[in-house]
Amino acid sequence: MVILRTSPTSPYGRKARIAAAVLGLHEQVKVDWADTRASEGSLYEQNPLAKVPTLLLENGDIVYDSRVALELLDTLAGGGKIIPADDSRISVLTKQAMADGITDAAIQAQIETRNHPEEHWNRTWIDRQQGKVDHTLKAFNDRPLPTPSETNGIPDCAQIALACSLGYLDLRANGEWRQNNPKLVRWHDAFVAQVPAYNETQAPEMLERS
Ligand SMILES: N[C@@H](CCC(=O)N[C@@H](CS)C(=O)NCC(=O)O)C(=O)O
Repeated sequence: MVILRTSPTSPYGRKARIAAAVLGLHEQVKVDWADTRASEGSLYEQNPLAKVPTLLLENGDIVYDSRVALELLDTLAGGGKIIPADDSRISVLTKQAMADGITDAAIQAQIETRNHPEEHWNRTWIDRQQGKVDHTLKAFNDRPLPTPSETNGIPDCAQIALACSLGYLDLRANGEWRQNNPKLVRWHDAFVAQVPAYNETQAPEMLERS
């Protein structure tokens, strides 16, 4: 049994939860919620960075971050399922990094606005981070990823990461990404319809809104 330490709202943890589901690893992966705001406790002992997702393996090994977690889960499921083993591997991993980068930049902007009163916001920093989000969304809108049904039927790690990034923007940035990215909206709709684990891993706040 793998213990997946995550939080209900973490977009990175959600990647691992969706990956476990689409790989059919329900019996082998158990979610254990972690408090990422605590300044001490078990998560610190398990991962010096105290970040989620953190995976505790049966043999005592501990694995992070989300990209390594997806690699591990793919291996547990036999390999080559959500991370291609063929020539497309590096390209798909790069797209995963791009998609994660949307979340990374959005979180940086969020931290600035959450931690300071508006008159002290560093607007240059916020604009820089928002620019990264907007450019990367445009890149995915201009050249949409295939949907899971157009590839091997289950989502690959890039598709999972992009869906989780868009879910994070819906949760924390009022879904504003939808305004200028109609092809990405269609891609997201298709992903949601094709991957039940997406709705099954919605943050509680999103469920309350719907
Ligand atoms: N690059 C990491 C990012 C993980 C991450 O930043 N997780 C956040 C939750 S969304 C976290 O644990 N934050 C707590 C902290 O930074 O103290 C990954 O892909 O797993």
